[in-house]
Amino acid sequence: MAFYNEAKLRDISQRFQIYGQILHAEPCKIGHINETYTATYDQGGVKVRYIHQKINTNVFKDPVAVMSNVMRVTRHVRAKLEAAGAEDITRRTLIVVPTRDGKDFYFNGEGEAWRTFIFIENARTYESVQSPAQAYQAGRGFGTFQCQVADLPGERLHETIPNFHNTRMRFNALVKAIEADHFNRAAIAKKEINFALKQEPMVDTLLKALARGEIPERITHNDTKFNNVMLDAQTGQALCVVDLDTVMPGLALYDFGDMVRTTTSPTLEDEPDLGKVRMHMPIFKELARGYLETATFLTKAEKSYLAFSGKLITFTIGVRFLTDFLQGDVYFRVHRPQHNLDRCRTQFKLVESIHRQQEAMQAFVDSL
Ligand code: GN1
Ligand code: MG
Repeated sequence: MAFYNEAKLRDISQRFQIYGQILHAEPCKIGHINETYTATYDQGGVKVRYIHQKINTNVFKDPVAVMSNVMRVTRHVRAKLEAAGAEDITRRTLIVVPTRDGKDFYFNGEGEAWRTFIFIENARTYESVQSPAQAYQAGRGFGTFQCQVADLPGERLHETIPNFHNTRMRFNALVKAIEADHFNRAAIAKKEINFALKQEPMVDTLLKALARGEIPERITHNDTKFNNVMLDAQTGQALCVVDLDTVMPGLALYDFGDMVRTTTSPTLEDEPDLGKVRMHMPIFKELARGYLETATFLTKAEKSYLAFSGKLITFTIGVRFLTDFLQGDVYFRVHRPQHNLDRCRTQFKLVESIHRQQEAMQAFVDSL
């Protein structure tokens, strides 16, 4: 976590249309990319919370494009909820609080891009799945979101990070990092490197299916980690998905794949005990059920790749962790030495586990 500067946060807090006085703020430890704070304000004697977030502009090079996507998507979802007469709308979609001069985000003098959201109260996220029922809710949460944005009008969304889930490009970047080996780390990661290189035959599968027109491009979330879905603290039901920076054109399968990656092993992403990491079929079944109940637009061809997508995206993220490890940890925030290598190991362990169970997983999907 970057150094938390209270004076700066107070300054940031003055830039948004918040009718209250800031009392205190805490850094929020979730996420490897952006810097996020929960701030409490006094508003007419009531405590109200907001999220202030600094966009990582090394990763999101064009914050204007990011916020343009976020505004279009959140407005669309909100309008849909309103039209449907839904209750609790301010907990069912992120709502951006404009700056004092009516902008979507604030650029401070140091080139930092800050934005503010309404804090969703009485809800929580989890770093690892606690039960199959939670995976069902994750499936429903992201399936509902995909459905809500499926008919977004207007031009194609910006690609906030081009080729984000392009496994071929991620694979090639890894090969380059291995060859360069600037930090002399390839030797420590020999086993993982060998594993990764052996997986090359699968890297083009979805890209080719897309190129053939077999599966369609859609608007997707692209970061469907389990900790990006907020569950109601009382009922445990999915309320809202967060972290919308990578909402852009993609494949529905990328989203489902990342759900498989982050829900079906009830372990942390950086679990040091690899013996604990495996794909649990009862969790997968609930995840798939929740997703297919809500993502009603999926074609037969898309469905036929659901189990495979879990393996592919878990592999792809593992490749990214390994690449970052070899490149000296410049992308993902790390909290200990070899953190990215540990993350890579859990991903690859899960890839093997999914591979062993892939047919049974797909057979279950086909039965739904
Ligand atoms: C990053 O920031 P966070 O934790 O939501 C990353 C995802 C990875 C994920 C792995 C923009 O997400 O792609 O899957 O870490 N986001 C970006 O935990 O690269
Ligand atoms: Mg994210």
